[in-house]
Amino acid sequence: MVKVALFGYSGSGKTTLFRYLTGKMEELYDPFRPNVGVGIYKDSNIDRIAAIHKARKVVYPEFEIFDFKGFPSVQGFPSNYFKNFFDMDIIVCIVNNFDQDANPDKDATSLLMELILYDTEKIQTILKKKEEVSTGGQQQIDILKKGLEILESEHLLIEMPDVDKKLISGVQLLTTRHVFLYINGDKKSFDLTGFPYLIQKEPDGLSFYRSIMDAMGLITFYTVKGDIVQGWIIPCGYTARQASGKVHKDIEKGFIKAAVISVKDFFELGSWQAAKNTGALKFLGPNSLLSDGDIVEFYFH
Ligand SMILES: Nc1nc2c(ncn2[C@@H]2O[C@H](COP(=O)(O)OP(=O)(O)OP(=O)(O)O)[C@@H](O)[C@H]2O)c(=O)[nH]1
Ligand SMILES: [Mg+2]
Repeated sequence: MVKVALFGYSGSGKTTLFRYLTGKMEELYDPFRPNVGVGIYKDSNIDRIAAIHKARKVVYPEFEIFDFKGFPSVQGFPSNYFKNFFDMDIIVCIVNNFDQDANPDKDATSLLMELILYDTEKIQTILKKKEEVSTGGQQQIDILKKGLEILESEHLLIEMPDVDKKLISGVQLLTTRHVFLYINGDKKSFDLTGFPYLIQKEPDGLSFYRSIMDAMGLITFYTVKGDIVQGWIIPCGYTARQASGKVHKDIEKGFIKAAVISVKDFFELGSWQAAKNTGALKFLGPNSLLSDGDIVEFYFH
């Protein structure tokens, strides 16, 4: 499951959003022990497929959401605050834009700077004691130096090439993962449009997941098994065989082929049988790629 951290100053609305996404109502008092809940991505395609199939059960894709108690903006975050962030796939910075005295530009910039400065100090410390870089040697040092330049221009390490990120994956850094800004409300106008990963609060909560998936290059495919319709999230670029492994390891092992149709075509045709009869089903071998929104039936030994 994709792990999502809610990060932000005290009172920015993290717990409110957490409750909305997960339905868990607990209040959180310890900044060093996040509250974890399951966020359900209620993809409406799944309901439509289920309605057509008269399916009794639907299973939506899930995200793991972590609510972290914040610190006041005047105080900032102590560096050990971030020790729980290294397990996370994404950090969503929640920015207060609902209060009368909200300052979204300032808060957003400060939050990003907290993360950037953490990584900057970490890399500077490592470079100072070069011998601590246990594997990779000179190559790793060169990559860390390149990383430092990126941070010094106030950018995030996610911009580094994937090969470089991989080579320094042993170093616990924050901005090597996706960082989002979530602008909570529309009280003040702001100028953050240059930042690529911006989520504007929307009433349905779906855009929250959609933005995350788009930025991370994740796609959805659907399966219909008996009377269960289920949605699955995979990285874009997964082969049919890799995708089948999400459903069951045995399917991946004994993979023969996959029959697929896009949801769009499926909705137009109105049934799986019609898709079969009209030749609209496509058959994929193990190494063909799935597309976003494919409905898939796997054949296996
Ligand atoms: N009007 C309005 N109020 C909000 C919104 N989000 C949160 N609040 C209020 O702001 C206050 C603080 O919200 P929380 O969700 O507890 O803030 P938090 O980020 O979890 O704060 P800490 O846990 O202290 O870090 C509460 O009184 C919420 O009701 C919002 O979108 N609009
Ligand atoms: Mg809270």
